Amino acid sequence: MSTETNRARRESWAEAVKPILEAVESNGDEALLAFTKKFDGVDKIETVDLTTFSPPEAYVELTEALTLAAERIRTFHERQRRQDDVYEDVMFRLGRRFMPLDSVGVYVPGGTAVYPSSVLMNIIPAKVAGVKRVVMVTPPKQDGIDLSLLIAAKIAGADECYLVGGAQAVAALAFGTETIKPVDKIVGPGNAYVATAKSLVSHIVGIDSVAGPSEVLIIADETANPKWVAADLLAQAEHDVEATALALVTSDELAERIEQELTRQLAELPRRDIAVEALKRGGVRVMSSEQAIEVANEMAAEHVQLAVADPETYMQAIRHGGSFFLGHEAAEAFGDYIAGPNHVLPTSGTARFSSGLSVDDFYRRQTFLQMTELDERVTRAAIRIAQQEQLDGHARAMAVRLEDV
Ligand code: HSO
Ligand code: ZN
Repeated sequence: MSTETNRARRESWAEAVKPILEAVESNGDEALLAFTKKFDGVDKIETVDLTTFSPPEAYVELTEALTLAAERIRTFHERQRRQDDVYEDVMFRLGRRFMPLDSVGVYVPGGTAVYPSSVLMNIIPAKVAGVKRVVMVTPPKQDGIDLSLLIAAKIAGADECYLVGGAQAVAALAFGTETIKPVDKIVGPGNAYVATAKSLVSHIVGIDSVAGPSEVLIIADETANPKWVAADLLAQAEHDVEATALALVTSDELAERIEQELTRQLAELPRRDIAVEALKRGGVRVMSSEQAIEVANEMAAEHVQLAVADPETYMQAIRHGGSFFLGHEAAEAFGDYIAGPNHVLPTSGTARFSSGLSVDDFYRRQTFLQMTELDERVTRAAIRIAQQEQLDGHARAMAVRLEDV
C-alpha cells in the first residue's frame, strides 16, 4: 500500500479515536459505559474478581497446561531480574537501581484471536519485575467472555480485570475512571483502533511497541525434514492473511518436497484460506546459504528458524531477529506456548533496533549519587565546563562546596 493511503488510514483511525479518548477523560465511567454499549452491545462495566474465580470442570486440562506453561515462562523471565549496581570512585558513591512500575495495564483482544498464551506472555514479566498492580482489560461479549483468558490471567497473577475493550479501554487505563484507576504503562496487542489509542495516550503513559503481522523466516539445508518445515510454515501462515511465512532452502529438490508437503497439509488445515493467502507473500525460495544469511539480516524477522545441520554457525552470522529457533526439532510453536522465552517480539524489521518483551520493560532504571569525598581535580573540571556553558550558577553550586568542604 502507498505511503499516502497508509497516512490516510492512520488519520481516519485517529479521527475516530480522539473523541473517544476525550469523552472518557472528561466523563469517566459514564463515557466508558456509553462506548461499551455502542461498540460491544453490553450494558455494564463488569469487574471480574479473579480471587474468587475458579475454572469450571471442563477447563481442568487447559488449566493444567497453562499452569505448566506459566511455570516455564516464569522461570525464563526470573533470570532477567536485575540487580542494583553500586560502586565508589574518588569522589562519589554511584549507582543505578531498577524500580518496578507501580501499575501496568494489559490489553487482551477478544475478537478472532483469543490467545490465553499472550495473557501469560504479557503479565508474567510484569509480575516478575515486581509490578504490584497488573490490570487486564478485554472486550465484553454478549455471549460471555472466553474463560481461557480469565484462567490465564489468574495463573499469571493479574490483580484486577475489567471487561472493557477498544479505544475506550485504553482511555480508561490512561486517564482513569471512577472504576478503573489509571496505570503507568499499557501493553498488549490490539486492532488498529486500540493501537492508535495507545499511541495517542503515549505522552501520559508508557506503551509497548505496536505489533505488526507475525513473521517466520526458516532457513533449511539438505538435512531438513520437509514435513516439519511445511508444518512450521503453516503454523505461521494460519495466523493472519498478512502473516509472513518464508523458507529459504539450499536445493530445488528440498523446495519441491516442501511444496508437496504444503499442498498435502493445507488440505487438512482448518484455517486453510488464511494460510493460502499468507503464503502468496512467502512460501519457499531456493538460494545458497550465504544468500539466505544476507536475506535474514535484511529482513530482521520476528522469528528465525534454523533447520540446518549447524544452527549455531548460522546464528553467529545472523545479526537481526526477534527470537531464534535452533535445529530441526525447535518448531516456533514451542516458543509460542511453552518453551519459556517471550512470544511478544519485534515485527516488520524492527528487530534491527528493538527486542522482545522482557522483565526490563517493566522497570524504570534510576540513578543516584552521593559524595563521599570532595575531589578537587574533578570539581575544578566540572566548574570549567560550567563556565564554558556560561552557566555561572552551576559553577557556583560546585564552587561553594569546594570552599566549604
Ligand atoms: N506467533 C505469535 C504468538 C502466538 N502464536 C500466540 C500462537 N498464539 C507471535 O509471536
Ligand atoms: Zn504463533
